[in-house]
Amino acid sequence: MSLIPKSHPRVKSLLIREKLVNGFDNGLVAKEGLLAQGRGEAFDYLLGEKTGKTAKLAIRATAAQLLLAKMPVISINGNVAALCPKQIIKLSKHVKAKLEVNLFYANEKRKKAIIKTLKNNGAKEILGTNKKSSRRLPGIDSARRIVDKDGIYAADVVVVPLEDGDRTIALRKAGKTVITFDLNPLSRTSQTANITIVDNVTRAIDVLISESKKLSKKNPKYLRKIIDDFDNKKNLTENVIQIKNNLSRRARIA
Ligand code: PTJ
Repeated sequence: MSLIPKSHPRVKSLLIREKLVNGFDNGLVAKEGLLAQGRGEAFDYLLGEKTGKTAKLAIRATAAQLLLAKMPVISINGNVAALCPKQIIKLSKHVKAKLEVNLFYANEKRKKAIIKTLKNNGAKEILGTNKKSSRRLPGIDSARRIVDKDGIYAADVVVVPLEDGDRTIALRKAGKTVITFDLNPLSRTSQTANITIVDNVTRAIDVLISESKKLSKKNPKYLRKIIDDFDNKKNLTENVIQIKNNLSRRARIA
């Protein structure tokens, strides 16, 4: 039972935090994942804890990109498995993307717990588990370099939510289109990805699912135009301006 009072003004953010802490207690989340959550919460607070205009633009471009992809793959880490397993699987079904577990802090026990959670939430095939089909992605020192030959290694579009910078750079160098969810618009991942959704993954994922449903009826030319019209650098700059404006507003109130 949750100890968070329903009337608390920040009940939604506290419930997200609770999901992650439960994920840690259940062996899905790395200790470092709790720190990542803390960093994310700080940015979420500064962004107003809602899906803004810029996030909506990035979500629309993401939906178009996933629907146009030949072989999209969604990379799953401990935090994502704890925060939104059902939605990630729902998204993968809508856009016909494969799922691959890929951890920064490699740990077989944690990987097994993540796979179990994904299966319990309806996932059929999960890549990243078979050593025989693993390949090395050049340019990465962390465990993230080990990818599946039928998954991230071969993908044209890779979704990497809550990611570290090195792999995003390596994936771009390998010629892949990279999409991320990252509340920090200044992170290396945010700055390097082709499309950065600066929003809490737990909120943005639902918007992405419904946008993917809507856009699945459109033709490839229409989808291509959405991608071509999207400017990630401009979007990120607007996110930073939004944070600056929120800070000035709050400073005036204080
Ligand atoms: O499970 P593992 O071993 O693969 O490890 C996963 C973590 C998240 C620990 C690992 O990838 C990591 O250390 O990531 P970083 O470098 O801390 O980056 C995570 C980024 O995600 C930061 O920029 C955070 O601001 C951001 N973030 C945290 N929580 C959320 C988020 N972005 C969107 N939604 C969130 N809920």
